[in-house]
Amino acid sequence: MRPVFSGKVGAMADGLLSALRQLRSRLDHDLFPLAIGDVAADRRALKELIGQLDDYLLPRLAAIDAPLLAVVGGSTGAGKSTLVNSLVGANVTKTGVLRPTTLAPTLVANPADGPWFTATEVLPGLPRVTGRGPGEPGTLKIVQTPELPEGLALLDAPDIDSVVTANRELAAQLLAAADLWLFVTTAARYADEVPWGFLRTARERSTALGIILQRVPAEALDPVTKDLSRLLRENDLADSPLFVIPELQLPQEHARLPEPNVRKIKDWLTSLSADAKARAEVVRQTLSGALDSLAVRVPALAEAADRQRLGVGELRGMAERSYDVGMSGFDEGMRDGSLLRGEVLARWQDFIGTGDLMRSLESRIGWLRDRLTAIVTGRPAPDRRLEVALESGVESLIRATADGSAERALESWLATPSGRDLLERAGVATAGRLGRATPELPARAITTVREWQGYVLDLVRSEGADKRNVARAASFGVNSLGLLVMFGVFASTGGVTGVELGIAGGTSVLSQKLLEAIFGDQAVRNLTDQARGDLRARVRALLDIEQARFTALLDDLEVPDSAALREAAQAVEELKRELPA
Ligand SMILES: Nc1nc2c(ncn2[C@@H]2O[C@H](COP(=O)(O)OP(=O)(O)OP(=O)(O)O)[C@@H](O)[C@H]2O)c(=O)[nH]1
Ligand SMILES: [Mg+2]
Repeated sequence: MRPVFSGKVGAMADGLLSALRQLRSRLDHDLFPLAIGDVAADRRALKELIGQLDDYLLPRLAAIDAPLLAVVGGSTGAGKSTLVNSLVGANVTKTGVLRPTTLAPTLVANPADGPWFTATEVLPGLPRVTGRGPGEPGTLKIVQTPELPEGLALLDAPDIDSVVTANRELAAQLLAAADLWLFVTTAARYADEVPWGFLRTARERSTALGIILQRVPAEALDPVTKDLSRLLRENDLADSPLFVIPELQLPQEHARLPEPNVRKIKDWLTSLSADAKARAEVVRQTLSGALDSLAVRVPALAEAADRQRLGVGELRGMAERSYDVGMSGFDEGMRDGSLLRGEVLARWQDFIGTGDLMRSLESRIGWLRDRLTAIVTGRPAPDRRLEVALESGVESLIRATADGSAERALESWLATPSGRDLLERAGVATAGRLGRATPELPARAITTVREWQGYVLDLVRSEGADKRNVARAASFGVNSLGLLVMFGVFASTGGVTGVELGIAGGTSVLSQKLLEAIFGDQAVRNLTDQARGDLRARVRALLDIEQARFTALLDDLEVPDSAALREAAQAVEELKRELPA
């Protein structure tokens, strides 16, 4: 077979080919994982683009002098298979009265061109079958016959407007793989909308096109031909050759059209395939049309990718804000004194006794200090129950914070289409669980509080080791001092005391005064700040684990790199001039 282009031209397109491969590699993942905007349309556009790269642009550029592929497309029953058999002069593909008849495409080629099509560069997704009988759906049947001239292969496709979805999609895929479309329609169907949708796509992509109007009753030949010509003009397709075949009485079911009726089409095809220049013209037209279309289609996908990126960021922000709000709530719960009520307060009063001390609060600090020191000296360690009450108060604050944050995050996601879709795909069971803290949280909260208590005791120990404090600290005991610091954490911030906050019994003021009596007020402020900061950090770390259940769903998504997509399209655009003019 004579090459369409010289070997030199083939080599020149190498840069373009590798730019296209680069673009193709950018499209390999699920680029549109979130339900944002018309994501179904975005996914379809992506699939079409991938299809055209794989099925046409890449193989065609890799072997620019391969034979022409003409795909015969149109509505079911239009006579596509009949036309292919008639052009070949042999029954190579099945025709029939059942609609639709053709389910698996059949490709007919001259044996000299056969290897090009039996290899899987063209339409790599379709396994090849040969031999008699119709091909199985999902395969590409290849028939080699010397009846067809070298340089051109005919592909009999399923119907474009099939009731069978797989048929429809396959027809579109096959048309995107073609150098040339042979569009078959009939007097009854030529004005249908679906074929015109395809024809407009062909025009937009400058795909080489021939139109065959079949089964036109004698009396309608003139008006129908005129009307179709008008439609072609209106759709900017007047340049495409139009072949008209009148309605013929076929002698039997699988009969072919008489040779004189298809001679013009045959001659036209032969002229395209026999003449290297004409063939090159067809390839160049369709190839550059497809390449030009990338300049619009890829940026549109890049925009859709940007919408995805924004959407992922928004969902992430919602989850993070939900847990930030939770953390603020925890801060508020630490300082509003609510932890020092009920059981904690009762145990505290058991421990310290209130009457005398409360009355003493009004008195001079110096006096108070002596008095307090006297009171606390030799006092037994606080009841373990006080510690337990405080622990469980902090634990339940942590649990409530984690539950509330989870509920907020889940609700905010469910309120957006993309969040709802993501949760649905993650499984309803998961979504239900996401609305509460993790099952491990209560145990983690207990550990966290214990570790924090350990930290506070260490703080108190090192402060107590200071020689100015050592005697008083020792007399009071590390555990009691630790409890006082914890009380300080839960009841005083920025100079607002428990009394001012109306905390029952002035609990915190008392703890504060006791501590100050032992360590001095500056040291007490430092101790309290450190203890509070440490608890916050530990709780934040717990919430981070909780929050990660949401953000992990986003981390699993591959957010497309739209800049890389645009660059890849730009590179193709710049290298397009490598194509021979
Ligand atoms: N009388 C007459 N019958 C025709 C003509 N062309 C096709 N037929 C018949 O119409 C029926 C459908 O033709 P096919 O060639 O199978 O149609 P198709 O476009 O391949 O249909 P699908 O494979 O279903 O998409 C067959 O029974 C053919 O014999 C024609 O010009 N005249
Ligand atoms: Mg058919």
